[in-house]
Amino acid sequence: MSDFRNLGQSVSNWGRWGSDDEKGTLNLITPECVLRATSLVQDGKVYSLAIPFDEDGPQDGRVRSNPQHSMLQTGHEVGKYPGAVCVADDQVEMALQASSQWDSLSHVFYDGQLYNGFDADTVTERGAVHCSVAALNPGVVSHGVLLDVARWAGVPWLEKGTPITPEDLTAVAEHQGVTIHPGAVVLVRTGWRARYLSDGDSAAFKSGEPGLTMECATWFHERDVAALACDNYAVEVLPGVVEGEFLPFHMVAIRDMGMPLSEILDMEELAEDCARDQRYEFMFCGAPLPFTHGVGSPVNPLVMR
Ligand code: UVW
Repeated sequence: MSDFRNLGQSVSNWGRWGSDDEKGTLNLITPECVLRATSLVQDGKVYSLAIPFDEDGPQDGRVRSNPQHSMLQTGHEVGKYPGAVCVADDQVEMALQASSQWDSLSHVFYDGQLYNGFDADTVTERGAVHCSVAALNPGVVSHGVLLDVARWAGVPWLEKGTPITPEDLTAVAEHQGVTIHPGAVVLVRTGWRARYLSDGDSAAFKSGEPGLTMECATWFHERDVAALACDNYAVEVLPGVVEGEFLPFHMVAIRDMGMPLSEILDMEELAEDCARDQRYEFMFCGAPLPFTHGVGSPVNPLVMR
């Protein structure tokens, strides 16, 4: 299939949750999903999937800047507060999608329309009126599943440009013995974070990646997946495998399905533990920061198992 528009139509969720819906596939997360998630917490172990938020992040500054931290007051200012009180305060300047992040449903669009048919002109210099990241609140809390594609392939990481197909996803799920239940948050590990950790080369991290082909959208749609998270920076294979089309999976997943994407996660410790006891399901909590009109948000996703 060469045109993502045809694929997008076949997996479209427009109107499924009403003409004013801005949450997309997060509507699939029911109270039962949350209760199922809690039942998967068995060891009481908690994992953070966020990478460090600092100036050494993966961005090159051409569009997005890495987090720049500075102090507003260090607490050592003499005589600023009465008595013995010392107060330290700080701030961060960063692109909201520079680090571990959520893409909201206004992050990408085509043919003048966002998810659910909202007019793309409502995304302006002032941000998104519809489908902003704040609309995803209270966020993504559900049962999660790790699909460790790199481990299944028997490599520390898949090489840049390696496509992950729907058949691969099925094979990984079968190999791990997991079923994807409706409302799941699916975590796909390509090993791209492990590749970065092997040499700390941010330019290499952002110069292409292993990732999903656009046809994987159908796989997620058929299983009613609520959200997708990856350890690479754009979820999908780059360079793309369809000539002349940039980010076709994004277009279909976000604009047509209404499925939020989370990127630049560190799944290394979680993946080790899942492989150790062969339990790939857990509770996932990934609350975006509710920036009014924001099109993306930093996130510190937590997994409990
Ligand atoms: C783009 O690269 C446009 O977005 P993302 O951060 O979702 O990969």
